Amino acid sequence: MRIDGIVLREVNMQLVHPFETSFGVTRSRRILLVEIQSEGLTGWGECTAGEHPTFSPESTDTAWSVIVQELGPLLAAQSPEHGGECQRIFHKIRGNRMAKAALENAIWDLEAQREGISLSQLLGGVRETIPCGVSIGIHSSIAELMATIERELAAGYQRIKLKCKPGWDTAVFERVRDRWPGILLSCDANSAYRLHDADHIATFDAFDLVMIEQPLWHDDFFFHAMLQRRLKTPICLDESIQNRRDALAAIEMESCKIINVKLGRVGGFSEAIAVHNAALERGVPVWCGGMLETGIGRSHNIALSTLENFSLPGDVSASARYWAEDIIEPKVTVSAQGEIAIPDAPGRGYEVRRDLIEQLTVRKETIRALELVG
Ligand code: OSB
Ligand code: MG
Repeated sequence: MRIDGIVLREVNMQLVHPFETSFGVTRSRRILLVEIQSEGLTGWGECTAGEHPTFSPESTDTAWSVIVQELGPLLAAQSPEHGGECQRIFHKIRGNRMAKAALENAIWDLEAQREGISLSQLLGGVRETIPCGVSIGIHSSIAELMATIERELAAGYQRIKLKCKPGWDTAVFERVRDRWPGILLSCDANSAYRLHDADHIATFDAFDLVMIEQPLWHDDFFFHAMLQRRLKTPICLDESIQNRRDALAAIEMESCKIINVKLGRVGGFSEAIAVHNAALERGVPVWCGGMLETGIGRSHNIALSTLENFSLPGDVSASARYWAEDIIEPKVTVSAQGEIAIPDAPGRGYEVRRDLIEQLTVRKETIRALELVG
């Protein structure tokens, strides 16, 4: 594909509800969108980097500069035919996986459109619907949290994940389990605990959680393996898994029994498929994580979730949980059974609302292929 242009935009969007994790509160998002124009088609990518380098070392601003200065020029000079070629093209640039994913995923989108098939089909997806869960942030009181959970269960979601941290864990799990003994319940610490908390974390076993996500350091395998030996509850790794080798190491060391796959965190569809396949071959289930995406990133997550081994409900939920107005049409909706139906139109299967995107754009840079190559 000839790359005719790459347009970067930063859109600012207010979340419907603030989202609090162990590393802070997010009220509004500064999101980098990538539009790649090629031979009359337009592919879209979304960078899942946060406003601050807290979840990962990348941020909206680091990704912007790496794409403008490094990745964009490399991509335009190569004219890839397949999304699967991007890893080779970006190979000499270390890290910056969320920046790479924004571009690579847009190329996969273009490729699906060119082939006239859905992104799910191009990826090798096997599901017509995907099971959905929700990630619920830390609330200012348990009563408010209970009201949120009640609303999400009524909406049909199949699994409730509670963000937790020291001081917002067992007392919360106890109240939730008392009220809803049978639901699929999990927690996500985003690295809020240390090994000296191991005895305390072992008490989580009493709440029959489906998993405990990333309790320890963001870059650790070894101590998670030590902790897993003391727990009945499966550990799920998120932050620690940046590529297929990490997945192999974590599985081999028994650092986790479940893996959360995020497109941005692993650098795009190619590596996400590689992580998925490595886990599938070893009998380890995966699920698709979320990063408070707009409909564009969400549509990529939906397509990824159709692969065979995405057998647990993901954090892929309805547009309306995040945005008063999403930038795609139709917006993502979840059925009363807690499922999203996979669109079968070519590419992502959702239209992009260009007018709305223009209104929300606070920064824009258009890079023409000629300037890039020359
Ligand atoms: O750890 O899964 C996480 C959001 C920002 C950073 C990290 C995480 C999350 C979520 C949000 O849990 C999931 C969603 O998009 O609904
Ligand atoms: Mg997580």
